[in-house]
Amino acid sequence: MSFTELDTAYMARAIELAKQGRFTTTPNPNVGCVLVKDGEIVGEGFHQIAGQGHAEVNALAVAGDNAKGATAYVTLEPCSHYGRTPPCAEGLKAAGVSKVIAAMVDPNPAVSGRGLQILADAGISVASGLLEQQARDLNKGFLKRMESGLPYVTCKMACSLDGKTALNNGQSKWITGPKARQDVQAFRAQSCAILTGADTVITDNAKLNVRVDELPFTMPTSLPLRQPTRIIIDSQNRLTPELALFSIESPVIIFTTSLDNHTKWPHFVKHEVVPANNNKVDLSAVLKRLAELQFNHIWLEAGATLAGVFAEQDLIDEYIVYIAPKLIGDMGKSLLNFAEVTMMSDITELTFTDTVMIGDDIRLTAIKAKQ
Ligand code: AOF
Ligand code: ZN
Repeated sequence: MSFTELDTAYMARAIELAKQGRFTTTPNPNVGCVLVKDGEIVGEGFHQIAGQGHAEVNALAVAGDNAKGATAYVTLEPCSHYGRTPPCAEGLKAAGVSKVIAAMVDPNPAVSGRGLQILADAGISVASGLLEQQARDLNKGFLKRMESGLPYVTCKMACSLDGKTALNNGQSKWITGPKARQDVQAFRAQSCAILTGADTVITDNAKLNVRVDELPFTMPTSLPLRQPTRIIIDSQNRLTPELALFSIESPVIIFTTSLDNHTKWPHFVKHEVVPANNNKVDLSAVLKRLAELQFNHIWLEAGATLAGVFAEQDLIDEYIVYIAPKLIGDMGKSLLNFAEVTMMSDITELTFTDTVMIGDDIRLTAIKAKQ
């Protein structure tokens, strides 16, 4: 089916609406919906919080009787199942819409085409694929989890122009500027979890939370900020409850290879035991478990050793690197430690997808090169 310019404009609006849920919907996807009748928007809405109304339900509530005969623009195929809420395909049918245009089919196995089928069977005209790439970009984490059973991993790093993260003596505060650090807060706020190693937590006495006053913008909705879960890889059970990380009452999951039953942990701290790989927590098992726990998008903010293992094992989907206009010299510390590669055919190939100035620094984004 071909789409008109107006169709595209309404779907673009639905995508803008969907983005407003990016701090709050997890584990659900970000979804927006616009209802149009006789060339006018009669209702619009977006999904805010799992367990509450889906985008379609919120838009239908605004439109009321005006939904009859309207076209619905939805950034994700309407759902067909009873989850935390009833099926939206049935809701749209009951409201009497005459046409539904979805940006993409929902890869959730509980839906996957059935929503559009319910609508088509009811004589409603359906189409899918309008602004699909933009809609996919809204939900990289949700889509990766649904399509592969693993979360989407973004690895954040910061370095000097010559690719160093710290002096040889370990000093590293601050290589990038305040704007870059605010930018990191914005990414943390949108992720489901921040993942790092026990080393970083102990050395930096890091809290790994989102600080609202450091966000580079005001939140788009009045919904409360959701703190991402803090996930720590601690193969040797080195963490102790006195660390600053545990001074903030917000969820922590510690991945280890064997439980230390002697330490008394605060109620918001959980442990997950996963198999060992060379005496270290097996990172593939960690990611699999995180997907089972419904984590969509992981913000990896680790030191060169842990991030290096993630990179070496090909577990990173996206790299976000802040580069400061500074030189440290070849005695400085490198971004990623991993075993020597001796053949050019074995080096990791990436594709740049974005480059932008953030204050005095540059932010580069790269993803795995297409195979
Ligand atoms: C959303 N928001 O606007 C749409 C979704 O447990 P439930 O009932 O909230 O269902 C969640 C699933 O519904 C979700 O995984 C996705 O497949 C589908 N569509 N979800 O959270 C929405 N339209
Ligand atoms: Zn739904």
